Amino acid sequence: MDNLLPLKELISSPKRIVITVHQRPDADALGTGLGLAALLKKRQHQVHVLAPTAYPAFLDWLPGASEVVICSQGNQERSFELIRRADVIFCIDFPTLNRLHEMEPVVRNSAAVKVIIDHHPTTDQFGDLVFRETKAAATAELLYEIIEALGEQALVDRGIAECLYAGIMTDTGSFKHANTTPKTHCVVASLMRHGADVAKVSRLIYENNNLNKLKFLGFALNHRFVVLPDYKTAYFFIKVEDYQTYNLQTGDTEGLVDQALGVKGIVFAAAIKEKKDAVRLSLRSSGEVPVNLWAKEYFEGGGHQNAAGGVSYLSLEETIRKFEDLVEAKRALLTS
Ligand SMILES: [Mn+2]
Repeated sequence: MDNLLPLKELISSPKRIVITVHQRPDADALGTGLGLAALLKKRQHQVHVLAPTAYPAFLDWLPGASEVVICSQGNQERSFELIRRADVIFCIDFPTLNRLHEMEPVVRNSAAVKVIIDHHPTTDQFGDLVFRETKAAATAELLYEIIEALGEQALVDRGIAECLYAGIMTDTGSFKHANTTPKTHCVVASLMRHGADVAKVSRLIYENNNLNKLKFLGFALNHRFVVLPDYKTAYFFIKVEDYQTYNLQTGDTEGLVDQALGVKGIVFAAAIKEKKDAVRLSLRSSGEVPVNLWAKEYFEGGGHQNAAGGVSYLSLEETIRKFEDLVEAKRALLTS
C-alpha cells in the first residue's frame, strides 16, 4: 500500500485532526469518518468530524454521531476555524472536493496535510496522501485495510467495528451488489471478531422506518413511478410538496431507487427528486450499464458504475424530459 509510511509518520505524534465527509453523508461516509475519529482519539489526537450538511436520522445511533459538526446548521464559523487550525485533514468517501460545499475553499486553502481515503473513481488530483481503491466495496473496507496495514487493528473496539460494518453493509446492499468481493467478507469477518453485532446494525438501519416513510413509499409507487419496459428503465419522480405532505426527513427517500431497480427486467433506475434549490438524481443499474458516465454526461454528477448521482437546475418536468432523452440515446446499450 503506497503512502502507508508517510501516514504512519504523520499520525505518530498527537495532531489536530479534522475528518471531513461529503454533504448528506451516508452510512459509509459517516461510519468511516466516525470509526477513524474514534481510533485516532485512542492515540491522543484531537479529532473533529465535519459534515457540510446533516446526516439521515437512521444513522444517529453511530457512536460519536452526536458530536459531528454540521456546517450548515449554524456551525459555519466553527467549521472553518477547525479546518484552518488543523494539522491534518482527512477527506472520506468522496471523489471531488466540491462535495464539501462551502467548506471546499477553506479545505483547499488550508496548510494541513490532506489525506484522501475513498473508493470512487476520479480524475481529481487533490490530496497529499491518497488512498484510493476503486475495487473496495466501501470506503469503510479500505479504512479497515489501512488500519491493519498500520498494525493498529488492536485498537478496533465494538463501536469502531460497527461504524465500519454499517458502511460496508449499506454500500454493498447487504452483500448483494457486484462490488462485494472475497476481501469484503474477510474484512467483515474481522469486524465481527472485533465485536460488531451485525443483526443489531442491520435492524437499526433497515428496520427503523417511521410510518410516514412507508406510507410515502405506497403513494410513490402508485402516483410517482414510471416504468419504461421498452428501455428496461424505471424511475420515481418526487415533487417538492411531497416532502411536506409526508413529512419526509433527510434519507427517507434513499431506498426508492432500489425499489425501481428491483422490478423484473429493469436494468436502469432513477429517483428524480425536486428540491427547493435544484433537482437531484440518484441513478442505479445492474451489469454493464455505466450510470456514473451518464450522470457525468447529463447531470454534472458521477459515482460508481452501478450507483451514481447528479443534479439538474432545470424544472422537474424539463429534468424528466432530459432523463427520457438520455434513456432514448442509450437505448441500444439498455436493451442489448
Ligand atoms: Mn462509499
